[in-house]
Amino acid sequence: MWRELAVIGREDSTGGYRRHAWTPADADCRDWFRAQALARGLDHRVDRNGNQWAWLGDPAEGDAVVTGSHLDSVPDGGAFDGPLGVVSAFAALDQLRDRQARFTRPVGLVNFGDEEGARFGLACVGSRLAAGRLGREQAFALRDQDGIALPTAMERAGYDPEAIGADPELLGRIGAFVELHIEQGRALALPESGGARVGLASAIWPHGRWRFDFRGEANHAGTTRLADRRDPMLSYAETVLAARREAELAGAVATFGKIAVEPNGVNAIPSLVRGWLDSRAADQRTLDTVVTGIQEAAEQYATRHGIRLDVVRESFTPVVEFGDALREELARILGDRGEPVPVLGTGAGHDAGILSESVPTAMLFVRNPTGVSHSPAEWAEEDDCLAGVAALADVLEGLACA
Ligand code: HGY
Ligand code: MN
Ligand code: MN
Ligand code: MN
Repeated sequence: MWRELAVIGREDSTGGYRRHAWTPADADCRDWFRAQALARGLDHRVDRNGNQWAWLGDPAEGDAVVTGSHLDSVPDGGAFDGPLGVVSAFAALDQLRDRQARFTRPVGLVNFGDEEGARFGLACVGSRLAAGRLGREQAFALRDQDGIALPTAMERAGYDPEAIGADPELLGRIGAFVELHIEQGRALALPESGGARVGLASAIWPHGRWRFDFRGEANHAGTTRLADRRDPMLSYAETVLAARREAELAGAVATFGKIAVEPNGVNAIPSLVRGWLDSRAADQRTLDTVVTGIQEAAEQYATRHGIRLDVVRESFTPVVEFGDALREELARILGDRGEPVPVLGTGAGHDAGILSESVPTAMLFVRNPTGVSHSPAEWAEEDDCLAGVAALADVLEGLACA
């Protein structure tokens, strides 16, 4: 099963994945999901927001147990972030069927669209729309870097953008959502985790994305005296260093991972440098302190170089505390297997974090030996992946079977 998926949208040059929302690679991933569902006799449906569902039983009965994740990737992403949760969902269902499990609740497998936000800049678009946490107007305003609007991209991919919107009826049918995901970090790989191959999520850090626009004055790189320059690249560079400093001071994280320069010529002093900040911290107050500190530093640098600075908060996800009840039920189910099941927080955002406001939600993490993610080097040992599938099968059996 894994092999066909593993080749979709992979960049031969780097081995990384480029599966951006509503692109041909995304369509191929969706075809793969549909084929897997139909091959198992599951009822394949696409909801109004383009999320894919594979149902065993009739969701209209309600109280369904759902598992899954996403298949899209960041630019040059790894093979496991997202796909591991979707593949494990199908594999866990296969195991339950091999065990002749008797299902007493509908079971759904899901592929949430556009979790990474790599193309339109907002993470978890499919789950946000379904949960009513992204309005139509805001969604229709999303543009990719070629200026293509989200609805246009959806239309070109054969989906009706007019249908998008909150889907309370669908989410109301879900009694529990469990997302399995490769750990993006190495807490499970550390000795203090006692060799655990699977962990449970306690919380997702609050995190957001801010766009810093540094506007200066385009000019000739060769003839403009240094004293006469209003070079936004300097303010940007100093702000990147300030971001690292503020994050270190606060025990948080801050990353300027994306930049756009105009006119972007080797021999032209830029007129505009646009940098995107991703910052996350264990609590809201710390995150606010870090971002305020970065912004204040940026304003100082901009003033010093005669640069105009505009900062826009493009997206934000408050802290997600996964409810104790479902997590404790999963811990009980998994506890019977005689392996430690650590509970850990994460700085990575997930669809589970979005859904947790509307549906009892839990996350299973699979050990990542290096902790590396959002990179072609992302890796999980096969034994650990199989342990994840076995854990997910046990959880699904404990929740949905007699
Ligand atoms: O950015 C994140 O944490 C997630 O992978 N979208
Ligand atoms: Mn990711
Ligand atoms: Mn992910
Ligand atoms: Mn994620």
